[in-house]
Amino acid sequence: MKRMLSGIKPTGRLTLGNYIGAIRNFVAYQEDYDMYVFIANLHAITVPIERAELKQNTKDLIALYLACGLDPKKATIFLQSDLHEHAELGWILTCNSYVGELQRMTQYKDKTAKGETGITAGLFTYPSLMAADILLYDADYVPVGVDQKQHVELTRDLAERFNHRYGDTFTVPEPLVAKVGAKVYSLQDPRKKMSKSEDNPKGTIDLLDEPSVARKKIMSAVTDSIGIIQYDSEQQPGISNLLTILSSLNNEAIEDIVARYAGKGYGEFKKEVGECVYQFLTQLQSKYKEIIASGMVEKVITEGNDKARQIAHKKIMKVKKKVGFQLF
Ligand code: AQP
Repeated sequence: MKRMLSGIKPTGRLTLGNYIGAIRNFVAYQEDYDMYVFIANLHAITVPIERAELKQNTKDLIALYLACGLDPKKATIFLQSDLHEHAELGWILTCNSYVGELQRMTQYKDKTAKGETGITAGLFTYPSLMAADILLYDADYVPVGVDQKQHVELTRDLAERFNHRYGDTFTVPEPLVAKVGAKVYSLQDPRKKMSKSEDNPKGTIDLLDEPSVARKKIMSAVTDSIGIIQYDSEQQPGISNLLTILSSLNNEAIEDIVARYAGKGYGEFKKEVGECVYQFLTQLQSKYKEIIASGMVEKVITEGNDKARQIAHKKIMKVKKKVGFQLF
């Protein structure tokens, strides 16, 4: 079975974008791949975050992975900071990365272009850590959104560079772009991605939002004055975003939804999307509460860490030997 690996940063409360664009796919992939899913908390501190918030986000992320359908019997769920092998390999790969290639990575480039101050060195070097996350497990595939493809390209370059310099060590991974490339946008500014760290709560649906509040957010989503329900991300980004949300949650093709709404108004359409989100969150949160109450989170992470560590430890020992760190 081919191996796949992915993770999410606990930088905020998970959004419907994280579910539709990532977690939903992980749940499908666990059926066909040897799936490793981690909580990328080392990456979460590349930007400032309060300790209490980080801890809460991390616990919620694990519980939500499970509530969304990740099954610890099929997928190995682990916490990045519990495995020192990530930081060790991260450093070794940082020393094999060039400043120029890290400067081209989108997050750093965007922030410096905007003239942001207080950018940490961690934000600059995190793509090398991300490469370490992937290469430690010899992942064959990494599921990515279009925006993250460049990180896998860098990972491939680093794997090939290391293999060339030190001898065959790492599997060179392939990016896997989901067949249904669903990206979810802000409800208030539908040209901008819906993000955990978004400041305007009205633009974002958190998976732990009160369902009735989420429904209201859908009802007040920004649309347009064209008045036709159709998928046109250029002219009608708001309506297109709502179509993506409904289609993803209901597993109904966008064309079929568009056909159902021929000649109908935005109010009726929003009502259906709002109801669908309401039902989805109600069910998800009921599972989430059960999981939190069961104390399962700690057990899942302990067992997942143990399983992941067996692979990570073997790989880091091999790497250290190749680099010249192992003396006897
Ligand atoms: N709006 C979105 N639509 C589709 N997919 C999305 N993802 C995030 N937002 C959307 C996918 O979720 C995963 C999250 O990974 P991450 O937390 O490591 O990175 P991110 O993409 O930076 O996520 P956020 O929510 O936007 O976090 P912040 O605000 O901290 O930067 C990825 O697979 C991503 O594609």
